[in-house]
Amino acid sequence: MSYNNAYLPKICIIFIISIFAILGLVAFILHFTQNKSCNYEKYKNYDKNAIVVLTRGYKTKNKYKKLLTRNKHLEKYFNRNISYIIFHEGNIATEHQKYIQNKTKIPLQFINVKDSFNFDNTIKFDPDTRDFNLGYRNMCNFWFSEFWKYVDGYDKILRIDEDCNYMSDYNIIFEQLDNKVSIYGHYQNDGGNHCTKGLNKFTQNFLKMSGFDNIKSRTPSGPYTNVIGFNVNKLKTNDLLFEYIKAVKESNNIYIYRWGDLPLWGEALYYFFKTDDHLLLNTIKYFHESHGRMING
Ligand SMILES: Nc1nc2c(ncn2[C@@H]2O[C@H](COP(=O)(O)OP(=O)(O)OP(=O)(O)O)[C@@H](O)[C@H]2O)c(=O)[nH]1
Ligand SMILES: [Mg+2]
Repeated sequence: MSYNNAYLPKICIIFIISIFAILGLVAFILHFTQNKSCNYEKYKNYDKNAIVVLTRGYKTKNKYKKLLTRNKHLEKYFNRNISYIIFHEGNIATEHQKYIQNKTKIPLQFINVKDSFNFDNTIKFDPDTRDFNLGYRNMCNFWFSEFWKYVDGYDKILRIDEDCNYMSDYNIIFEQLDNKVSIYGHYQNDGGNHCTKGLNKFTQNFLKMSGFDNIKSRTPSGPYTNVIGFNVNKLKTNDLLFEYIKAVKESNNIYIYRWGDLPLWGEALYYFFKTDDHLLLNTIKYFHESHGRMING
């Protein structure tokens, strides 16, 4: 009996030390294996970056296939230093949000942007644009005039639409955006003539009213906006851009003439920035499903 009593405290101490040693070893192993599989340590970035999408809500879960596929494609280069944000109109039910989240290991943030979908129904659409519904016009308006307020805390964002499957390493874009206001994978020279009625005249008038002269005219064109990176902080320093956005918004022309976010961003980048402020990057590889089109593949 006396033998047991003498050794008990020592045995307890050795036992406790062993537990701590094992826990330490497990934590150490987890730390390194996780970093390797997620590949994010390499891209540790202290800016606040987000990958964003505006997407539709559906009545049934099986309609989210495109969004789930899009999300899956982002897993390979998952980076826990990036926020993955899903903007919706308040019509993705909580149960559906859980379903979407459960289909990916990427933590998602759902943000309701319904306030930006208020529409004055006295506005009459130009009959030449009748093929486009209100939702589409809301989307164009969102990606030009409205998204700013939802990304206020972020330095850089990368928009990847619901129907776009991104193939390459998107971490690189955030690095490259340090020196650019915008980066995109394709530039569309045909801005869609029936949906840009009066756009360039409007921009020219705006510039004249702002005191500029000898303004060159141009045929609407612009970056393929279904995947586009923005340096929000840099863009925010351009007062003229924000006066233009306000003028476009007040004109209601995104709704009336269905001016698209693509030609609008084309006008903005052309008139308010230098050519080398933005970049066409052919390492941006993705599949735009609804057009069946591979970009830089
Ligand atoms: N919440 C919401 N999102 C929309 C609506 N219309 C389009 N979107 C989203 O906006 C993005 C672009 O829409 P798309 O329909 O792909 O537009 P597009 O690429 O110009 O045209 P298509 O691909 O040919 O249809 C996608 O992420 C859509 O989910 C809408 O009415 N409401
Ligand atoms: Mg599309």
